[in-house]
Amino acid sequence: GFGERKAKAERMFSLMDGFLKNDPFSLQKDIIHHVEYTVARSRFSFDDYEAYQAVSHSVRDRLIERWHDTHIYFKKKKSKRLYFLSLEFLMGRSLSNSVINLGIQDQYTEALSQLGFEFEVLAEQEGDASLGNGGLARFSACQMDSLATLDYPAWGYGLRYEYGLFRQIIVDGFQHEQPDYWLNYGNPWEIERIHVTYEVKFYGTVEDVDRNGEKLKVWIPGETVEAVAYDNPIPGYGTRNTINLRLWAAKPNNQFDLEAYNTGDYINSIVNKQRTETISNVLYPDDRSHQGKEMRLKQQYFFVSASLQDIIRRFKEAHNNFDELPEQVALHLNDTHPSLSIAEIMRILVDEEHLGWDKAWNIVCKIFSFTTHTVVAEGLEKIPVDLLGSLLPRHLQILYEINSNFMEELKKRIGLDYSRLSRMSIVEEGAVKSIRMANLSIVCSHTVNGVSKLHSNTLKTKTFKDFYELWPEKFQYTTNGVTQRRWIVVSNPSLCALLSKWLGTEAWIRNADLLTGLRDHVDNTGFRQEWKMVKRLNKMRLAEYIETMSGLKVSLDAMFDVQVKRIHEYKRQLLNIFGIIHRYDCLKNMDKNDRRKVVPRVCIIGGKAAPGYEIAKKIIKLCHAVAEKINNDADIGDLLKLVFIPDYNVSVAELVIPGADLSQHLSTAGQEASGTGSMKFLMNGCLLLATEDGSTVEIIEEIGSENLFLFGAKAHEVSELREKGGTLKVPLQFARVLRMVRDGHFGDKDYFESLCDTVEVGNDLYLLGSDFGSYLEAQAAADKAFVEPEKWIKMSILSAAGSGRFSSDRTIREYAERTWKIDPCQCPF
Ligand code: NBY
Repeated sequence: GFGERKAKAERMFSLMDGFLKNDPFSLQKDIIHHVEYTVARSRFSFDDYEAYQAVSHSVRDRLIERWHDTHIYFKKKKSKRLYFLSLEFLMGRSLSNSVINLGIQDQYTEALSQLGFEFEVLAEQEGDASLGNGGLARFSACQMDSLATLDYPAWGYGLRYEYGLFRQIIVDGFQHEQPDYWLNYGNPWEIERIHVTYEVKFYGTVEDVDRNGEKLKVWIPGETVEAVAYDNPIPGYGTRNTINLRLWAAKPNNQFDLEAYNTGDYINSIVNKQRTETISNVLYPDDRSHQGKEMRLKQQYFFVSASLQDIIRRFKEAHNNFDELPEQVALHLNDTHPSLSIAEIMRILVDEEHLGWDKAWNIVCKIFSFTTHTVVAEGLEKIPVDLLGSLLPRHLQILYEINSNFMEELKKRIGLDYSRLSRMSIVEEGAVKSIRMANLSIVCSHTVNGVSKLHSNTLKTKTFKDFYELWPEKFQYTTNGVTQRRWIVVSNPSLCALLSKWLGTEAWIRNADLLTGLRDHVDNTGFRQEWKMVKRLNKMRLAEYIETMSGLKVSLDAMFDVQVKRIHEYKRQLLNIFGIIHRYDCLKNMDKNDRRKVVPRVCIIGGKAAPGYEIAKKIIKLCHAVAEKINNDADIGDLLKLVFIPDYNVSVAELVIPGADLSQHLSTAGQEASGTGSMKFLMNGCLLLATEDGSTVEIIEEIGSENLFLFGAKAHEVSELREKGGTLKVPLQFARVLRMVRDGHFGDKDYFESLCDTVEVGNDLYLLGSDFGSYLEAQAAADKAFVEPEKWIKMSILSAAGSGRFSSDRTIREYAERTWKIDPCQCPF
């Protein structure tokens, strides 16, 4: 009975001796306990890595307490929950972030220093969790941090890839990919839930069955894989709330291939089984070439099926019908990658819960929201019907039914406009008949989000024009943001201290709007002096890193000019490299006197190219070839250096961003959906040199165009410029630089030919040539501002002061209030 259970619970709690204590002495006891019993090293002899492991386990214990309490509280409050579905999360490291969010960093630092360890040194031992590609995936991670901090009852769902994004190594200037087997050394931040498992089915056939006069579709699957949950606690800052990121892994199940078993082929049946267990093995790098790959589709469905079973099970624990589903559950599709959820939930409601199509459909249309991170229609995900039909035969039927209902409705609304009907259809007829996942997501979601104001306008007027005209009310934009916890507090402790000192409060860590308060001090020379010191310190850290990595010594007086992001033609790293070649060429042709007036630069470029993206790989090689020439030219010395930082990832970003004076965001206007790197630089007082693209348009609104260096064609001018093709005017300097590369000034003449072709007049899709003149002007303006340090520092302060709107806290609050309709639910301390 109840009394008995309560007595038992009380006894358990008394055994626990209350919650874990956070004074340095208690922390030390716990750390040593984990050294001895978890890591199983002697307390008298353990190295930095083992110390990191033990420390992490002690932090994990503290996370678990809060995470339990949070979930008990959510359940008790019966609040509506958000389920954030994403195939990618770039979490990076967890140790520093966790102790900071738990508010126990000082205690840990002290506890460790008494044991003879430095907290920062141990934190450096941790490898990144790189379960994603780029902006989209890091944005997911920032959103999780904000969801926890703002006390929203949210869950993240994802896949636990055994191999994260490949590690980039550079050999002779060429990118090589190495596997990132990140779990090799254990992962203290996850909790394996061996009892939270679901069967996921694939292949097979669909049969029509007559059950008591009712015609039913029954899917007889051909293969079963088991999904097991790994939970990753996500602590909020300044709150007890600790939410969950649940990642699924495929695991062996006990069922055997009966036929193989009966024929006695035990070994082969094990080998076959192993193949099915590789589903969650590897993250696909973002190069689109995987579209139409069976394993990728299997991953998507594996993820969707396990997540929805888990979500529906939780819902059914508290409800005996589905009427309340839309009041209790919000499902968010992070891009189209999880959009099979739509077919899957229809299948569950109709085939398994026998709800009736219309009733199920009404429910489903009220629970999904969708964010797209893509600009161009060619970038949208498509799944060949043949592939889908063989892997998920019942889902294909459901998708056809959704589409035929939609087409009927559409005909009533717009008449027999066949070209429009075919553009809007979920099914694309053509050489390869396919399912358009974006159309599916739009049809079934109550809200379609763009990731910046400009992006959203492009969606409305171009990419999804037909849909916007049909359902204008569905379309919203929620500008991206980044979490100031990771991007200032964790990665830039000296700036963090400075901000709190001059703002007189630490409240900006939960309310980034308070950063505007910095404007009050911009004329204070003492403040500006401290600001300058902080930047100098971070430049020192970065310079040390560059030296240990490449042996190159760089001058701290030089302007640190950074472009770090995935390598893509539209992001125009090539424009940057051409600018550097031009600068080098000018220096070489300058007399000694003029050289004295030149602002020294350290140009830093970093980023990964998708393994199959040849042009992107050539850009990396060109960067190295140019660096080789410039850095070894004694005549140039400190006036110009070029560094490629290999294996750019979250932890490298934490080091590079605070140390940058200038950062470049060069996408051809209209191509970058939002861009979030720029927001991190902005927060860290780094000046931007950028096109008016993506979120930069809104950054200008916040800090004023006088505080950054803008250049290039505007988004609305791009299509006209492109149409000019071969008649487009291109500056002489551009032609000269291109000629230098073609003539082999940087070696590998033949290898660079095809790269040069992509920017030749008439072929220059991303308009490098036509933007080059204005790019050089913006660079000159940056040089001019840099030689007036006080002016530069003011611009730097005003950049950070205007960055508050780009906190992911603002993003998440907007989503919560307008899209998900969820309320905060704060677990009491
Ligand atoms: O999402 C990026 C956008 O390019 C950037 O402008 C935006 O700020 C950011 C966050 O909204 N998109 C992005 O990172 N996309 C991917 O990483 C990606 C990953 C996988 C696939 C496609 C794109 N895929 O096809 O599997």
